[in-house]
Amino acid sequence: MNTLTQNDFSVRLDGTARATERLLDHLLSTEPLPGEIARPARLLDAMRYAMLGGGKRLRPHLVVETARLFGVEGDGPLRAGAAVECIHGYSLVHDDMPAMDDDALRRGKPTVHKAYDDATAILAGDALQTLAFDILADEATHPDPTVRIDLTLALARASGLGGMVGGQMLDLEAEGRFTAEGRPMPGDETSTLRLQAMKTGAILAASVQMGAIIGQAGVEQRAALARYGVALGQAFQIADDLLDAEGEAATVGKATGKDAAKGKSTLVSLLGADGARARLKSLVSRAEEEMASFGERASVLVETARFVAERQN
Ligand code: GRG
Repeated sequence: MNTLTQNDFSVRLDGTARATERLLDHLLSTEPLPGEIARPARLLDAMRYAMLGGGKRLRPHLVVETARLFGVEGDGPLRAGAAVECIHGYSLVHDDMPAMDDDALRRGKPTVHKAYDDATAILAGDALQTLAFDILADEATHPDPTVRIDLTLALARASGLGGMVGGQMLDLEAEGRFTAEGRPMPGDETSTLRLQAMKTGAILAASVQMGAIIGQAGVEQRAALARYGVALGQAFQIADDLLDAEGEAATVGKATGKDAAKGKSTLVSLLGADGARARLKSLVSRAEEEMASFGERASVLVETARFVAERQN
């Protein structure tokens, strides 16, 4: 039984969002760290523009709430969550650029390359990526170096060649495949799910995994959380695809209708909107089932799966 109210959930999500904002503000301050020479003002400014004042902070929330499941709270999980958020932020900055998705709007404001310039946006994304691993390597994140290595490996594997960046490559390759009649070339469900698991699912699943690493979860607990993370990632993507197909740019905070225009294969194009909604519902149920063995303690993670499915931006 999930006794958590919507309001309890919002308080938890907002609390982590605020704490993440404060931490990122501190990590992106003008003062160079030991080993750094200087922090160029324009680059720092662009990184702050990309990272502060927006975003649901869903990935830090997943790290924090998963660690909390094992009784671990405080700076460690928050720092690990901020590291994931830096990878997420960098991916959005690069994805919005003309060579990729070519977007002018993100979180309701001009994208980084529009507010600055292309070169600054590339460098801001690069420096956010290295900052993520700087945060994880720092002993303020966890006193045990083995835990820090495990966190680093989890995030590196999820974000690089075989994860998010690899998924972006597959996505670019799949773009613009139309039939002779001008209809989008139908992709198959297996390859679409794999692409999406890499491009967006991997970082969400890694956020859960990182919380489990910090919480020193047992083997079976980790396996259940991994399955929860996969279901959550798929649900997130279907909700995103439905928003792209049916949402208004003003509400979503970015351009919509792009998948259909580019002929992208999504669960919405493959199953239709109603089919995609049915799949979304069953993924939320699966995520809930995976959390059953944790009992009431997992009510925030259960509610998170519902939130992901119902979100409007
Ligand atoms: C360019 C290396 C590189 C990778 C890009 C993740 C990704 C791969 C691109 C992001 C583009 C995009 C809009 C994907 C759809 C899913 C997604 C990540 C949406 C934004 O995530 P939210 O909803 O955003 O968590 P907020 O703004 O709340 O942080």
